Amino acid sequence: MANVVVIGAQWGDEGKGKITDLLSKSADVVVRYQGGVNAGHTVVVEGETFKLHLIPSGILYPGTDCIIGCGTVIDPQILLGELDRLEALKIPLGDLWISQTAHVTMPYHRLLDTAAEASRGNQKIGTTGRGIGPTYADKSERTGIRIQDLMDEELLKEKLAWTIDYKNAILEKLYNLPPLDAEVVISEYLGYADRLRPYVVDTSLKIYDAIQHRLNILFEGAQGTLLDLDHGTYPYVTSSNPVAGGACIGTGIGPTTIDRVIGVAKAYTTRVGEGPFPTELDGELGELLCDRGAEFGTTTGRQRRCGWFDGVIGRYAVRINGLDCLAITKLDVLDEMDEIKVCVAYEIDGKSRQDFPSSARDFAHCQPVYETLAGWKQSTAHCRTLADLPKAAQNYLTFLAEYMEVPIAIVSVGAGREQTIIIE
Ligand code: 2SA
Ligand code: GDP
Ligand code: MG
Repeated sequence: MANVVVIGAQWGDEGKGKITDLLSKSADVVVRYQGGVNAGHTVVVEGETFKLHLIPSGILYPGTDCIIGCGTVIDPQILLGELDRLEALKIPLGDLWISQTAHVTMPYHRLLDTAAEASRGNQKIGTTGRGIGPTYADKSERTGIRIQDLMDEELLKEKLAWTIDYKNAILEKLYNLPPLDAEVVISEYLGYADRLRPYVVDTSLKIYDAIQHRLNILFEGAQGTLLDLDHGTYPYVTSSNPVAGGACIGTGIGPTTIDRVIGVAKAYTTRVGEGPFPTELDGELGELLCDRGAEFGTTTGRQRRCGWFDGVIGRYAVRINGLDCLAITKLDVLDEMDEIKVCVAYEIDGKSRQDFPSSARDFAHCQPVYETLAGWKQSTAHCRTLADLPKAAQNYLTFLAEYMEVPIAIVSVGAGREQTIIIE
């Protein structure tokens, strides 16, 4: 399997959790490289559903090293809750490792995230409210608290003395919110530090050792390409780099160590939060996709917006991530459709184009140009090989692969591990 990066090729929730879980079977190490508890990855194993926010999906395979890399932001309270739940389910946690240099989400980050969103009116982003943007902002501003700071009581007190004063001034003056008590925050976070200490290491070195020993490493992206801070639909993006390149920055490896990049895309498109969505479906068809796909946020429970597959975005994801192949998930959700549309171009100011516009204005105004394909009107949930699929479903997959000029290596027809078609 070598060293593989798995990324979301759309706006997140493509089913990366399921695909990472599948691939984790052959991995020795699974690494999360960006994002925080905004992510929600669902894995269904023998009817049991696991919702993971920070812990890599590989944790469900005993003996697989699971690493939370330096590019992530960690909310210790939620991470510890996740550990407790896995422990209660008797999942061994001995192989989990947390980067010393990852940043920590503090209570003021969560408060500032929700307060800023509430104040933005029609310019709100639709964040998960988990403090992600403010945590990454402090990282860039060089006022962040890192995991290693948590482990050093004196340093933590020193850093937080200034930071909490500063944040309290913003909370009070800008948002009219009560100040945080520094003593309370410090004692809460020192408590978390005690519990996290056994897992904290230099994860970059650990990954390097794995590379030297030629172990198989799986880099697990969260969110998706269109939510990337640099390459996504800014400002309606998250504050990290979910694209494949983020795997290097967010773990401390060189690009030459990556052998393969797999993109995960749904057979249609969803988006949660604000921002333009050219192929969005209002009305009955959108509701049908939402119902059949159970399209509700894994972290916040928010209803996801649904629409047809957007090939322009697909081609962009292939380019930006250097995709070797695609995993197409949730094909079964389309089973009842009479016909299925795929966006094959955008019309912008009367001109048709297949390349994703880097101008936010153009993207906000584009009109999708569709190709219509026949539906198959029968269940695919039981299919385990390409030949098992109805002819129209095979045609749909062929169309997507040809349009995006990338092979499809995996097709998913249900949430279960076994509901998967591997294409050799
Ligand atoms: P944030 O909280 O600052 O990262 O939000 C910024 C934008 O990024 C979007 N975002 C997501 N989109 C899809 N799935 C995500 N994870 C959860 C899930 C979402 C949920 O798995 O369902 O439960 O609502 C995720 N995380 C961030 C977000 O909607 C904003 O558009
Ligand atoms: P992630 O953020 O990319 O890991 O995706 P999420 O877990 O947030 O959302 C994907 C949802 O679709 C989860 O509830 C999965 O259990 C489910 N899922 C994954 N693959 C399939 C599939 O092929 N068919 C169906 N019906 N559900 C799927
Ligand atoms: Mg998700």
